[in-house]
Amino acid sequence: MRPMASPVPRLAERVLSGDPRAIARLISRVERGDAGVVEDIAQLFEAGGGAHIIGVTGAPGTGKSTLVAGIASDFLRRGRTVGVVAVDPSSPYTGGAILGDRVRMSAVAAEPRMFMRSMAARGALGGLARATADAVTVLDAAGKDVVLVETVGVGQDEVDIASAAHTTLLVSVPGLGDDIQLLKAGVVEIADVHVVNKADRDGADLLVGQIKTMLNHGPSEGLRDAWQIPVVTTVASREQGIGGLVDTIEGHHRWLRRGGELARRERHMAAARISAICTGILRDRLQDPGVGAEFEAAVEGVYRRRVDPWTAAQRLVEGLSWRAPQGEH
Ligand SMILES: Nc1nc2c(ncn2[C@@H]2O[C@H](COP(=O)(O)OP(=O)(O)OP(=O)(O)O)[C@@H](O)[C@H]2O)c(=O)[nH]1
Ligand SMILES: [Mg+2]
Repeated sequence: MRPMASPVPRLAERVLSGDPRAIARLISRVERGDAGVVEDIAQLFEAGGGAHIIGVTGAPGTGKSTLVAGIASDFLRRGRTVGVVAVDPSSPYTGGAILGDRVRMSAVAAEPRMFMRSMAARGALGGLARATADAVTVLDAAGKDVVLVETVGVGQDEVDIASAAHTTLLVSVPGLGDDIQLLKAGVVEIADVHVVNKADRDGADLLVGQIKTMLNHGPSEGLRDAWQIPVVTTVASREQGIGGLVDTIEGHHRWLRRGGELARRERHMAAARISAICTGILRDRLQDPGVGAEFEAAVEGVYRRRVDPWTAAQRLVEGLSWRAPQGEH
């Protein structure tokens, strides 16, 4: 047998030096939920903390990928290094290009200061939110100045991304019909910047007006030093409004750093991440074959009303021992 030197530290070392192939390999391992990836993340996490993490969310098809491509190019022009993670099975980024009829990013494809990657939900260790956060840790540790995270905003996801980003952009488009729905659903509070994309379409001004009206009734109104949530219009497919949007994003980052807001937000990000991991560990552990029998016994007990569900759940949780997640094997 060949002696097995652990590949883990070496891969992490290469990520730290910014090696794009190492970054790609490690994100693949995160995505697959490979055993040992927890050690990689542990090693990389300490080295991170320098990146400005920007979440981009919104309904399907609103132009998030096109916008992200434009924002990334603009940051590159400003001399920044950029990482992109897209939770976007419909238009995967590969080698810097967005496939399909989507934007071609050949100009930045060969750009070594940029790393783009889309992630699939399947097989991700304990869910996509955790895999995405780990991919961000990889890009942050690799020294990217800016990390953009695209997620399709449906249901809980956009709230998740807001807890994982310093600056959250909420993208909406005129004439979608469900704009106001989206805004009403409590999603609006997560936006640090509203983007009305596809401003080449009818109804953009109307939508901007609606969002502004809604923001004026927001809780931050009248607070001194509060961030005034801007509404920025763009035509991402023609790269219009992107420079102004990036100025706004940088303005938000400056605002975060000026007061105590950055620390407050990073604490919130830490709390959300720990909670997500705890939830994932619990879910994984409950599916262990060993725990399965106990779980079935609890189900039987609750079904027969010999025990109440709270007591049964508490006993199960307290009976679980800590074990690092192992992924799929
Ligand atoms: N008219 C117009 N079309 C745009 C604009 N921005 C993007 N598009 C087009 O809208 C379509 C969807 O763009 P994407 O960037 O893939 O949108 P997305 O939000 O990433 O889509 P999903 O990831 O599938 O939710 C593409 O055909 C784009 O070319 C814009 O400003 N105006
Ligand atoms: Mg997309």
